[in-house]
Amino acid sequence: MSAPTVLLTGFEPFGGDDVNPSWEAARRLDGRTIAGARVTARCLPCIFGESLGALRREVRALRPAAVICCGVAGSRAAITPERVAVNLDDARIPDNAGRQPLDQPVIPRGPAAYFSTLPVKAITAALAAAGFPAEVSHTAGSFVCNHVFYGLMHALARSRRQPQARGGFIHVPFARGANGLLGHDRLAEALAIAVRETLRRRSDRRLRGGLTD
Ligand code: PCA
Repeated sequence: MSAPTVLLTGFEPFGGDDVNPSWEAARRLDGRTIAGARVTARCLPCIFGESLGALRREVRALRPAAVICCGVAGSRAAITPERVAVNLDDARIPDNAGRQPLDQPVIPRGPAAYFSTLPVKAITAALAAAGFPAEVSHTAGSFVCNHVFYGLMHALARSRRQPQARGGFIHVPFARGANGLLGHDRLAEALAIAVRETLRRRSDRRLRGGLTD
């Protein structure tokens, strides 16, 4: 049997930026074998609808054991595995095709939300143990990242494959200089840890966390 595949995606730059660290990190892992699985990296367009179409095509073609989508969260200083995807497109800025949906569902009549099926607490703990700033996040926002995350979870939940592929989303911060704490090479190491934890664990670790407000 051939090695399982992990599909790892990043996004193209958006909002006037000229790089997106999520793709810079993901592409460094393309073709790498981690915990017995082969990583395939793909770059998604930062466009409502098209991003999800491209992702669905890759999932159908590759039949991955796990899908980890990544994007940049410009206001965050930590790597944040996302716990919840919501059925909402509400764009503060236009996407790369000039689309700016306002209070629309990602999937009409879809459920309000999906949980990540990645071991988000285990990934966060492993990242922290390796010296990365990391936190579980409870919102992926309402722009293209949440759109892709929700659409991914909807597609995986409806897939008839047994066992189902696991999936989720990780936001990364902007790199702080080529040799800084989170340059693109370091970010790639962090994503490799996320892939490894996902493959090692069928379920999440029971670690105290959550938010009080
Ligand atoms: N970040 C945006 C979309 C693409 C990306 O990398 C977001 O957080 O929605």
